[in-house]
Amino acid sequence: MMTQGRKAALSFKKYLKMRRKKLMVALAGALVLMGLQAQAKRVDLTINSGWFFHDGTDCPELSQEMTGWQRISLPHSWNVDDAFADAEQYDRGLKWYAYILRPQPEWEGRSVYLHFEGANAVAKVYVGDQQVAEHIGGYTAFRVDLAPYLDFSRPNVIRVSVDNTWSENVPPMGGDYTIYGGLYRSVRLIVPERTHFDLDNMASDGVFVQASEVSADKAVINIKGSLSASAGALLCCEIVDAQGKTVAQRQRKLTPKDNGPFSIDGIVLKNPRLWSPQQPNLYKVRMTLREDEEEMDRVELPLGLRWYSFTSDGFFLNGEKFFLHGVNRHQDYQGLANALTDSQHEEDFKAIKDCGFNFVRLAHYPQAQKVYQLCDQLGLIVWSEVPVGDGVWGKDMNDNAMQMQREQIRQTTNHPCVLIYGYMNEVITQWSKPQAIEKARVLATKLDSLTKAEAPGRYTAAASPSDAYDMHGLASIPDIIGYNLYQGWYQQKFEDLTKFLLERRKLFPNKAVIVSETGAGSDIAIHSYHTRPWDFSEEYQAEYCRSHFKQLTSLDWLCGYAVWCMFDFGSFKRQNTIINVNQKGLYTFDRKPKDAAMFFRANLSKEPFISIAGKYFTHRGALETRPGRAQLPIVVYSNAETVTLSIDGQAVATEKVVDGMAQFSPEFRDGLSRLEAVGDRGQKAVMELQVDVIPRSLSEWRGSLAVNVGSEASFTSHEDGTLWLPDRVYEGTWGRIGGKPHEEDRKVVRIIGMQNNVKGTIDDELFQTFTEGIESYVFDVPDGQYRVTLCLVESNNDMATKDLIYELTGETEHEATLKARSFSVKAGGETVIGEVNLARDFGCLRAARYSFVCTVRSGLRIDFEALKGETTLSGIKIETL
Ligand code: GCB
Repeated sequence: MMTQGRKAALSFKKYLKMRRKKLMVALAGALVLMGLQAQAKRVDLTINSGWFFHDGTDCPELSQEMTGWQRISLPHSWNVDDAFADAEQYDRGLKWYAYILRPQPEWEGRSVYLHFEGANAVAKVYVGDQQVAEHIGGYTAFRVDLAPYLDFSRPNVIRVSVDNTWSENVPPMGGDYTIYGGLYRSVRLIVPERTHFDLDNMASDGVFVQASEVSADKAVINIKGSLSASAGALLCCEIVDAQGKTVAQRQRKLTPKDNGPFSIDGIVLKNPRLWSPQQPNLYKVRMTLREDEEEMDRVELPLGLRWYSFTSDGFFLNGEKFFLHGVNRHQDYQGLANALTDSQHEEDFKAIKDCGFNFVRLAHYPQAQKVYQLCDQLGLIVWSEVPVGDGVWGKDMNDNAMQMQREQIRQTTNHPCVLIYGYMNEVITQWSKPQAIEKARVLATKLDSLTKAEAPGRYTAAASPSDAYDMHGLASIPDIIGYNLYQGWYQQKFEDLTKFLLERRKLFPNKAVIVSETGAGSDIAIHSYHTRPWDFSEEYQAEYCRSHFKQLTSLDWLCGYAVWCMFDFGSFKRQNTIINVNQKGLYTFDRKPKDAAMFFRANLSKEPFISIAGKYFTHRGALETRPGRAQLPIVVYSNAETVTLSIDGQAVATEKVVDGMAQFSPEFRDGLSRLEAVGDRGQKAVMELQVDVIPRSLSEWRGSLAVNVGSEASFTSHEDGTLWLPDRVYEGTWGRIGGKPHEEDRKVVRIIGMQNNVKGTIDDELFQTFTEGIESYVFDVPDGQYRVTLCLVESNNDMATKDLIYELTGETEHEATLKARSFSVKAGGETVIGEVNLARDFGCLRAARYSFVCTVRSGLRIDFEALKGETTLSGIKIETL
């Protein structure tokens, strides 16, 4: 805003000129809004405001009272909350959107398109009561010309039904991600002049740019498309460089036979500035149609000049070997479902670039247009795919999948970032039946030839769960075979990764290979110094990434890899430590970077970088290593050569950075310390760390101590921030006597705790790990009064909970109740709870807490005595009173 003082300093003439200019800008803005464009003739408005939503299947009238309707803005999804609730199902059904369109008189005789960037999954568009379009598939755009159905003399109600019900004909058939329903991307209103470029080609740009013969010396550019224009109109093509300078130009006067398809071939650019992740140089292709000197329509397309090949010896870009360091990205976000704004997409892709990645697999479906624009601009090579996975089902599924691929290609082919079109993720497994395999093979063959015909020059790919596609003859179909590999998570040990890949190499010596997925889950509330698969500690995930990264980057014939996944994402029914969320993100669902992200950044980014590991683990506990002091491992991620660590201003040590990590084992005193890590390129990170030093002897101890029983990891409570320390066997000080931490077999890995949602708590992590058969928990604390809290859960979900409630007459007890575990609890030899029957009293998989006060003489000892089945304990907390 301009101040009065400054205004006064301007000459009156200048002031008037400025006012006039401002007025013109305001007027032009108003004209655009009214659909009367002053310059660009095509109306192209994003109309995300002013929508109505009805949360039901039957569509009520849109009346003045708005009964049954709510005002909303796009992007919108109705699964923001329920897809993350403790529920059997999230809302998959048909809902309604409505918009009141007020046609402008000057639109008469022109097309009036609504352009939907994404409606998940099947949408039908109505003008009044008449259905005018249907679109199948939630991840590609569609466009509908409403003009023939509009009444130009009054407002028209446009209704859109959107349905995300599962259908055997609409991919995806399944998969590890939530199918959020909604009009979850932008809607645009497009009203072209009568003279215009094609708007009826599958919601594409209508004009397609292809660069053939690209080299450092020259590039040959060919353009094709379709247009509507009368004879005499002028078709112009300009190629403009990043500075806005026109570097090539062609124009042609149209004849009657030019109304329809056109092509402009052989535009030569000498010494082009090439596109690459390091230097994402872009040109712009500006296509215009003019009549009598007046511009009637304009389309601007990105142009990135590069040449590349995926081979059995790796990936080559612009004549040089180039290793793809990548991530996968799902498009949802905590609290928004899949309804992200363009600026949220932008934040995501900047984060990907900042980590140093040069490659993104858009899993498992085409994403917003903005995403492809960002990848062009930031220099991220893209693998984009259609959502075919988990089998081939209904008879129309193949046609729908083919149409999705056609639409994806036409809508994204102008983006230089896209080098790979994928068409299948884990469509079969190692255990699929012959019929399923045959169906997948037929569809893969069709999709592969369709992709090659639609996108010549691009490469085709499909992602296999481990070696399933090799076993069943699918691996040979696409140009690139992608393997989804989880050695150290779903599959054996980290080191088996190289073994697996070398076997593939032997089997398919001529195949281009990408590791399309590799990843491990984590939870920023869980930390461990004794990591193991599936403990969900940030430390295990980081170790996994370190090992896989080292192995993958040492295979020089590999084209690259894509980490699974950049961000945690919604996956309904997944029951890990965060319910309904897949936790293999390098960032949390609300975009907090985890240690694993820091690992990649330290190894890949060229910008000076440093970060102290365990950003969110700012309260730690440790047993005393010498009086009043405890030693704790500290890891610093950095791309420095060496890092110096100081605590409270005192330098502790300088360590070499190996694999992006410097490791320290300093001693801490009890209380708050300030850590400072400084790298030799000036990088600096600080952290305030609260350390609880737990004395070897508790004989004079006062305070509170909480133990995450059955786990070797620390857990920080979401409810109240309590630090739950790792469990230990009693050898003096404190610990458990008897029992074994619960473990489960997951195919080839044995995991700690159970993978089940625990109802009635947000601290699932605490309850999911437990020790069964426990006899006692002992703390060698001084005499006095203590409050003890026990955290318990019935982990056996086999019993029907509602049958376990006592019949109210009290005369009979259901048979299942008789089988449920029960035990008593004693403190200092005195009974505190005569009978704990978790199934009966709380229900299965439901958090239960008991809290009581006891007077301690000669140590605090809680005994658990089985009455039926085994005793169990998930957490114990003591507080001195
Ligand atoms: C896969 C799938 C992906 C899953 C991932 C996982 O192989 O392709 O959709 O989310 O594994 O986390 O299990």
